[in-house]
Parts: sequence; C-alpha cells; structure tokens
Amino acid sequence: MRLSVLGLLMAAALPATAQQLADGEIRKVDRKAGTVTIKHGPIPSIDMPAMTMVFHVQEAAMLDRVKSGDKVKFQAELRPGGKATVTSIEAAK
Ligand SMILES: [Cu+2]
Repeated sequence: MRLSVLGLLMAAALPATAQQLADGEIRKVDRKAGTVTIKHGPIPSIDMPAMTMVFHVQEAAMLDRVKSGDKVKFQAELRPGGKATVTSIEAAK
C-alpha cells in the first residue's frame, strides 16, 4: 500500500518532457548542413514510428555533443515546412 502510493507520487512528479524522450542511435553528424541522422524508436509526441531519418537541430552546439554510434535520448518537434527538429538531446545512460 505504502509503496504503491509512493509510486503514484513519483510518477506524477516526473516532468512531462522526461516522458516524451525518444530513444535513438546517432548514425551521422553533418555540421555543414546542421543535421543529424538518427535511427530512432517511436516518438509519440509527434506520432512517428521507429525509423532512420535526418533531423535538423535547434542549436548547432548540439552537434558537438554527439557522434556516430552514440546512444541518445532526445526530443523532436515538427516545424513549419515539415522540418523535423531536435529540441533536446542527451547521452542515454
Ligand atoms: Cu522519424
């Protein structure tokens, strides 16, 4: 009883953004184009199934934090014009 109540409290305390992180593996970083190719799992926040695709990045500095082969957790948005853009990215633990 005690444990289940604690579990509910902890789930409620998780920021929504943490729950929207998608899993991915970096396939290619193109600093010139400002893009990163990610083999990713499902991304519920933008209703996208698993696939490998090219993303733009919100900040060029994100490209310096990842390299091909890295396992990552990230968030992405679909921007006007259909550009899929990574808005946050971190190494997967
Ligand atoms: Cu995709």
